[in-house]
Amino acid sequence: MEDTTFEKDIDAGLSADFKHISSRYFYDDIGSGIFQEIMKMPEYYPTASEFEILSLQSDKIIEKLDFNQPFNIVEFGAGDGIKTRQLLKKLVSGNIDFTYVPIDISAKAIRELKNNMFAALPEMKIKPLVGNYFSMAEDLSSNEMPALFLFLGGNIGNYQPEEAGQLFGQFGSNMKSGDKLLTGFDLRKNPATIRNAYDDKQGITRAFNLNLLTRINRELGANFEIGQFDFYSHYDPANGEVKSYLVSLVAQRVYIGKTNKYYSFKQNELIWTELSKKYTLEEIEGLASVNNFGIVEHFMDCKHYFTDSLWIK
Ligand code: AVI
Repeated sequence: MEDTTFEKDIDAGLSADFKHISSRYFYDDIGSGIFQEIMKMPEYYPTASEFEILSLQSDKIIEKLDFNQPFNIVEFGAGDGIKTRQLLKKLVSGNIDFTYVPIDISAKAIRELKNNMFAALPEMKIKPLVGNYFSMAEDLSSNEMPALFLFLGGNIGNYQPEEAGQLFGQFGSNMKSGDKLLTGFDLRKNPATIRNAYDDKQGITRAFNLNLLTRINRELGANFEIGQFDFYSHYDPANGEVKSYLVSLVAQRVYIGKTNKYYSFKQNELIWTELSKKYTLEEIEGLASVNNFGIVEHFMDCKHYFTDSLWIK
């Protein structure tokens, strides 16, 4: 059966009083490629910050795991795995007995990850899984081995606060007492640093956002004129939220073939495309405690821009 989730979400989002498109739709093949470019931009500090943490502090992270038997490392949304590899490398070279279990919805991403990991760490035990995070994690929770869950990259920032809470609740319900969770959070910092990371001069983030319209044109048979939309992003240091938008430059109507409907845009009307929330350590600790986790340690980069926080169930 054809999956019509994308079509339904776009129809609902563009029919709402306050138009919105979920940032999960950024990541088609083209969008994923643009995101790779974003991660290489000098303004986009989160990738380098987390790379630094995992390169310099993996020994400390491993020490804090404190598992005295073989364990699983279950990673949600591993991406290219370059950052995770810093941690895995340390475990392999320390002759620590573990199995790496990356989970991703994309079979292609998992295949590439498996090949890359095999090339870099041929001796590592790896058991990749393709599918929905939680149905996979549920299968694993019956496994007696202790587990470290990884949710890196600061992806949690793209969830609405109530969704982030639910997500940790779901993680928790798939974990045994003593299991651990390492999550990446982008931290509050000088607002100008954050603003520049999400509104780069080269226009890469702009292209990332506009690609949503190109994707709708291609996949849903729409006739968005990309030049009639602009990109705007705003960081509010009072609540730590970066919000990104597309802006309709003129009053216009757009037709979407799949839904067989016209959607009207007023001049300067917004389509909200992304939340990227920046956290304080207090907010992180609050999230852990309401979801019945204890904090083991916050592993931060030297500038304190980012933390990989280790929680225990
Ligand atoms: C994937 N995610 C953590 C990125 C972020 O920083 O929120 C997505 C992104 N959006 C614009 N630039 C990067």
